[in-house]
Amino acid sequence: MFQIDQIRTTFPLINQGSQQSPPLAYLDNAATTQKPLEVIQRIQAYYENENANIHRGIYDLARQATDDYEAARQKAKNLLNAAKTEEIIFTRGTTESINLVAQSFLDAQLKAGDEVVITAMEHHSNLVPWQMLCKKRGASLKIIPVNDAGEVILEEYRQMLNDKTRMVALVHISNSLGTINPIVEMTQLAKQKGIPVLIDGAQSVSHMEIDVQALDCDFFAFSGHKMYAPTGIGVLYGKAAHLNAMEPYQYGGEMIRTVGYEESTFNTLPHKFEAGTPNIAGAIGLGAAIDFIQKIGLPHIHQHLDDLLQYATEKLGNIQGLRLIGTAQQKTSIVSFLLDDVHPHDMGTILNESGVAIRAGHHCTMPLMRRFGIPGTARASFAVYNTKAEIDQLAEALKKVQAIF
Ligand code: 7TS
Repeated sequence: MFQIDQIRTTFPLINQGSQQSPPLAYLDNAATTQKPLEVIQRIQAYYENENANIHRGIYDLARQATDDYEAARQKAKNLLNAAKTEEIIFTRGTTESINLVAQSFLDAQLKAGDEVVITAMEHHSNLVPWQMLCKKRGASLKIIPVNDAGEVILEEYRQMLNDKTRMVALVHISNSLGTINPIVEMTQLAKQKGIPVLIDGAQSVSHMEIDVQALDCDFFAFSGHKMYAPTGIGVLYGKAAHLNAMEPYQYGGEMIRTVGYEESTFNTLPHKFEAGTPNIAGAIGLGAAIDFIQKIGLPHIHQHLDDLLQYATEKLGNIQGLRLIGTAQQKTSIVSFLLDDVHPHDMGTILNESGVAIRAGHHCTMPLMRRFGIPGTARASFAVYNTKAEIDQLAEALKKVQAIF
């Protein structure tokens, strides 16, 4: 059962914030979520009782730490329904996962005249790595346009795919608009032509069930910190056949098999892509966050976020002069908006005085903002602990903004 009061009490920051005056309405979850006690206490327990370096110790403590770390990998495998545990690579987050694919996978294949396809709503981290690679290799970056509602225009995408396309990289849920892209259909279209697909799941992995095998994507990237886990940990899922064929991303300890002064050979998956001492506590915290999400159940979480989105859309839609940016049919948990001609940053500052924490700006999607002819938006984004009362608080605070301007 989904019990919001109970969920809220397991987040210390949310719990404390609700006792402040005015109470904290934390609505910047697309940037990062708060952490539940399960995650915080798991990390503390690791450092108090289990801390050791992994994969090299022969004593009990090191074995324990290694087991904990590898158990987290297993949890990530289950979360994505990957076929093999070694297809889960721990990274610093979505950004590093995408850079890894750009540099270790695509760089080796991309030639002058080739094409890489992305949507117009990519976060900079799923745009700049491909842009830089295309520049380096004389390839071109093709942008799938979006309509005024913030939906990709599928017909344009279809026509864009050709025998020069070497990669398709798609955001699953837009962090600026909340649009849920039709990644099943989009992935199929690319796969029919044998084109590899990467999905940026930074905003989706905590909202809906992902099955990378059913989806048949080649790569899937996400960050821990947007799904109730700590910062500095994330995942790259990649099909084993690709990962095995790819060059390592970084070189050093752990990722080697043998080293000589002239030659070195590399470790098997997943270690080949995890050079150096990894973020052990972060991975273990991520494992605890996955347990937390699965205990509540992704369908329940999705339903709750959809309810909040619907409520917020109605509530904010009733405010005269408020313009929603991003009105896709398929949308979740994010509302971006402008109010009269108030600058989003001014809005954010005044909302802060009412205890409301939202994001204002371009949300690392500058080209998308340009597409809409705006400098940025104010953005409220929801997580499992948010309530309709917090949306009321946002709406009240917006009326104050209007009164001031
Ligand atoms: N992709 C999407 C869709 C994102 O929303 C973000 C972060 C990233 C990639 C990058 O993730 P990172 O963990 O590697 O930084 N989005 C946001 C945001 O909307 N506000 O702050 C960060």
